[in-house]
Amino acid sequence: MNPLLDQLRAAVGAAYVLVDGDLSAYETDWRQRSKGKSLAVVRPGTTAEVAAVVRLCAGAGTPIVPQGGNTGMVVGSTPDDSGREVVLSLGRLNRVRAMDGGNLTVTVEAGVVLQNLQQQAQDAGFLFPLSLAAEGSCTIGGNLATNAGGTQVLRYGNTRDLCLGLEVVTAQGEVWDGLSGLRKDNTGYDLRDLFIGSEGTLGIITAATMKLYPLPVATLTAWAAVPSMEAAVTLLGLAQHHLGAGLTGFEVMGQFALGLVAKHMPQIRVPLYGQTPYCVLLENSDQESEPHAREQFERLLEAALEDGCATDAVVAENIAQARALWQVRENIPLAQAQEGLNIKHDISIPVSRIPAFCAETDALLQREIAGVRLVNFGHLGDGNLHYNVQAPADGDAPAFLREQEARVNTLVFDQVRKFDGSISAEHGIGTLKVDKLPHYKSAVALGLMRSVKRALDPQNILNPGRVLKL
Ligand code: FAD
Ligand code: 2HG
Ligand code: ZN
Repeated sequence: MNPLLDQLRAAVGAAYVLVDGDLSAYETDWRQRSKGKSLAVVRPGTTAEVAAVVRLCAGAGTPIVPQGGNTGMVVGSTPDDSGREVVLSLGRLNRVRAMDGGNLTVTVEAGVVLQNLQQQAQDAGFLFPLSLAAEGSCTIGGNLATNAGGTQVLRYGNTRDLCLGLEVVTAQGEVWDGLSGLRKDNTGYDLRDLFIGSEGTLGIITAATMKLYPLPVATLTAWAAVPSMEAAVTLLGLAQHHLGAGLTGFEVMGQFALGLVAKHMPQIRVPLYGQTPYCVLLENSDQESEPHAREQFERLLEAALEDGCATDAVVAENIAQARALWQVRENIPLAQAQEGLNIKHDISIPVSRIPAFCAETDALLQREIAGVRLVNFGHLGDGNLHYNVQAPADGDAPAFLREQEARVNTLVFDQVRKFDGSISAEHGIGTLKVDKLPHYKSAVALGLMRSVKRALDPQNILNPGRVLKL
């Protein structure tokens, strides 16, 4: 018996050190890309317990895999198959510690589920704008660790932009209390921003102070059929011109992606399906009134129809219709999962160059990969596409991934580089892209990242092998 297990039981309580039974919820990732085996799943209930767990694991030289809701897309939150790694689940740190309406801030623990935070903010009369389809199970700690994006980024920014302060347990098991609610603080290096987006490799985030916003007076949603990606970009420009800061969502969806929703979720109606190669979902959040928002939207859509960048459009009449439109968009990842194993890309490209990128890369993949099926959708307003690849229909998907994934990634990422983009805008590197990163990030940047990792985690026990190989 490993003596560490008894020490962990003494630190957090025997009921919260899981070693037996079905641990697949902690050991298998959301996309079913990896089934690992942990030494134990440890579920501390306080920051002090997290610190104790880290000190014990550091003492034993045992690697730690931090985990929130385990909805990550790049196999960063599940253990490898060595049976040596401890999964440190933050789920029991789920308290909202304080809300300061005057300062427009809320301080929450890392394991708070995003949807619960949104709801608590709304109940208090505020908006917490981070929004993504995994919000029913992802946690604020995981959102911070991945610097998650989602569907409101073009107005409110990524999770990084919503965070003012952090509490972090270091690799040595010390607690850094950086829970500041300040919007300005220039007292040295920005430690907060170092931990955000570090995917659990530099420290364990245990709590955060996040920004709140006033609730919009009216939020309206529209759906438009657009004849090409170029037209979608033109529509984006028109929407920015007509709605200004009111434009809170602009999502593009290719017909094949929408077809997967129609196929696997027949209860969901896909509007304007099949009319044009792409559809666009737009959201207008207004601080004046619903009639004002509707009038703005109508003027925008009239201009778009006149221009020809939209060929048809509908505006939701009520909240239920708006929810139904969002449901189509949010169900694409699930529909893709139901279609089978797939290759995902969360790339970003300067918005102006996206039409040319798609035209060239679509043709390249169709030429190079027999039977390839492109699932293209995403946050066009942020220049961020989920340029995904589904295995050929009726083919052997696991074999396709084994034989073609590296090649598909190289083809897509080389195109991303050619168009001055990033190989990951949202999901991060995890283990899935760790071997690719050195080809697309400069040696200087990687050297600096390694220096930071070695300085903060000299034993290399925090999520080793994810993001960077040392
Ligand atoms: P996990 O999956 O548990 O962990 C993710 C990473 O963070 C891992 O590396 C883990 O080790 C680390 N980590 C977790 N908690 C902590 C902590 N407290 N301290 C330190 N490290 C930690 N992402 C987007 O950006 N935009 C989207 O629109 C989006 N939509 C999604 C839709 C679906 C249906 C799904 C399944 C995923 C989606 N994601 C999206 C991906 C995912 O990144 C987010 O769901 C979320 O940010 C992950 O949070 P989590 O709590 O599940 O983290
Ligand atoms: C989204 O935008 C997520 O829905 C997931 O980032 C994207 O499934 C994907 O590829
Ligand atoms: Zn996304």
